[in-house]
Amino acid sequence: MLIKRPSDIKPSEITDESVWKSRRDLLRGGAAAALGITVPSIMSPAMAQQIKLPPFKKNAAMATDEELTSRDAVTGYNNFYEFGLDKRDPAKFADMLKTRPWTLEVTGECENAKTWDIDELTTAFDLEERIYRLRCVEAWSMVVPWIGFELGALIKAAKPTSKAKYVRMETLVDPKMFPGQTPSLFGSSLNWPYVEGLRIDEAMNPLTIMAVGLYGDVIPNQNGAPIRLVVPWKYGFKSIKSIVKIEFTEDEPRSTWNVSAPREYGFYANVNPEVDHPRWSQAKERRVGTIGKRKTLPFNGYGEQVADLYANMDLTKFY
Ligand SMILES: Nc1nc2c(c(=O)[nH]1)N[C@H]1C(S)=C(S)[C@@H](COP(=O)(O)O)O[C@H]1N2
Ligand SMILES: [Mo]
Repeated sequence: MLIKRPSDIKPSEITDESVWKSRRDLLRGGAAAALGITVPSIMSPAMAQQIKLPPFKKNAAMATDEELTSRDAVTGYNNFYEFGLDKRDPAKFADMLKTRPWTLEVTGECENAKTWDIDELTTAFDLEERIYRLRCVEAWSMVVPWIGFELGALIKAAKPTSKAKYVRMETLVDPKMFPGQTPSLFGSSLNWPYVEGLRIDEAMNPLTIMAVGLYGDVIPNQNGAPIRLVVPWKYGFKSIKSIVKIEFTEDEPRSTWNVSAPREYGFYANVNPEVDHPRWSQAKERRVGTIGKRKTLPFNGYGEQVADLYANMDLTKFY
């Protein structure tokens, strides 16, 4: 069983799993009722957060023979400004985020608007492991084994209307769980909620997934639990974490980084070695955990699957 055990439980509070399970079963079995005791739950809030990942298949076609980035690097070095600006902050403060209960609202220009419970959602669609390259706009990259389902499947279930041209997504706002959302602590970093968006055909592309797992296990909080987007041909900032809302819109949504620095971060954000960031080159990248630099590939190496989406567009203008 996969148990999430946040580090804020004191060792003395951790009861051996078999012991608390049998105690729980005994209580549920009616012993408590017979004694006239009301026992809502003997589990502590932390234990109540135990989360299991439903079964998943490995998708061999959606893999790479490149060496995986270590789990420690994937979970210990990344961007999640809700936890702070340093790349070590997400791992440091991740336990503050509680991922149950959690709902994802699907709304806007669609026939089947619905607020999904996270555990209903992960069992409603086929989960797969896919190994994707991740290219951050800051010119580092990783190779990550995600577990998730195709965003296209969720979109089909929502039945978008003919007006739905884009999907807009939002991260949770809750400064109690996200210390980086408290302006006094970190200065004004970004506008909350973190917002991202895709054109609907990009969202429907089979490469685009909603990830709920990582490295064979439930997705760690610092990587965007309980559910985040992964769009492997775009810079990492498009892959919004800890999503609570998906909205179908007629107009192109303004995304957080685009609002904060429009000249530096466009709506499309396709990985492109030929379009430099105004302050640095995008021609090469540093693969985390390896020495030296490697060439960045157009569309992060996924051109065969996605270049057609941009056939008649000037990608220096639509960066
Ligand atoms: N809500 C939210 N999502 C976010 C970010 C963030 O700060 N907040 N950072 C983005 C950036 S810049 C990157 S590179 C990836 C990094 O996280 P990962 O390694 O878990 O993919 O998350 C993206 N998603
Ligand atoms: Mo990034």
